[in-house]
Amino acid sequence: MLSNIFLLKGKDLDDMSHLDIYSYPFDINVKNDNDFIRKIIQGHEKITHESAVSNHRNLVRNSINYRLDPPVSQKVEDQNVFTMGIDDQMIIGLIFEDDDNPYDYEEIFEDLSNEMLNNDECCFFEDELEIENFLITLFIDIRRYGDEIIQRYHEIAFQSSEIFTKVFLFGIDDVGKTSFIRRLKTGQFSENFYTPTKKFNIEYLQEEDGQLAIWDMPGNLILRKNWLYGIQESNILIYMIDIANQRSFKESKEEFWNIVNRDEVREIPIIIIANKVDLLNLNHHSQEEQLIRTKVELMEYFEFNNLENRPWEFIFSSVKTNYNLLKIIDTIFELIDYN
Ligand SMILES: Nc1nc2c(ncn2[C@@H]2O[C@H](COP(=O)(O)OP(=O)(O)OP(=O)(O)O)[C@@H](O)[C@H]2O)c(=O)[nH]1
Ligand SMILES: [Mg+2]
Repeated sequence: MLSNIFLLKGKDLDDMSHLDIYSYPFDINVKNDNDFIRKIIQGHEKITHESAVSNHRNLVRNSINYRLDPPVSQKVEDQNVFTMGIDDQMIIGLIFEDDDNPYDYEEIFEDLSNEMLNNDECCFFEDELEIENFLITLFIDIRRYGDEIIQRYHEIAFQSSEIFTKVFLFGIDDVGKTSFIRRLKTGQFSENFYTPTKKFNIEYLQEEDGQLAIWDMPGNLILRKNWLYGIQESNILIYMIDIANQRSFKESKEEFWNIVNRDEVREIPIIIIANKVDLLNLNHHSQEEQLIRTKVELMEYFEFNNLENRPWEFIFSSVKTNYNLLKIIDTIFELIDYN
């Protein structure tokens, strides 16, 4: 599995004092002694030189923005690194887990980089945000390829299971998305669990009706733009709201409609989960009626009835008390079948 991506940039890559270093999701420069990075550059240059990779250099320069060398594989301080030179002034690197074969990823690494770098809109690499976005996008796409294609090859050989369903789980921060996945996966729940999702998690769940790949997205305001990177080809969307936090409803409603109205996800089924029902302090005797009333209020406020051309469901849940969690799983399979 791809664990990290980085970009090294400098007029002279050997001049460490003028090197810009970007990485995602982990900082590869943590040791601050630059040793690891120096070894990557030296290893890269040595292998590139030995294998005379530069036969790609006869590409006509004017027709493209960036010239990419074929990636080379190296072990640096026990790390499984795959690096590709760009224009002699940059190196993009992938770090894989030990037992991955980087050459499984060669084609996708080259193709995606080429696609992203050599189009009219790309890229000057002057602006930090632009570079970070580039790395995040490339990371997500390659990781996804690894998760969905390469790993699946091995699994499918043994399981002959059907293709899994991609579930895109989103919603603003703190509504309980990661807690939900954690509960399904491990059975655990902790009220003190407060680890806002920074990047995104993909968890696989084997259910009776099939396998789910659940993409748990970060709700943090700044990271919400990443939703668009992960949403393609989802089979179903799950939007989670925190019903105990009414102050967030306005924001939550806006974010919901921003995504749901997009072309990429037109007609894709949706489940709306109104989570944290345990915090409503429902009166024991009239629970049902109170929930019905709350549902009507939420439907009106969020205007869910305006959803068109797609199957959708609204479900109350409590990750804390396990309320309706299995119903959510069943509904996923019902809605995709219906589609
Ligand atoms: N009372 C109650 N608390 C819940 C429930 N589900 C989640 N929580 C709590 O809500 C908080 C946020 O949960 P997370 O799962 O991290 O929320 P998230 O949506 O993944 O947040 P981001 O990753 O920032 O988008 C945690 O303290 C959870 O314990 C629930 O059903 N009831
Ligand atoms: Mg989370």
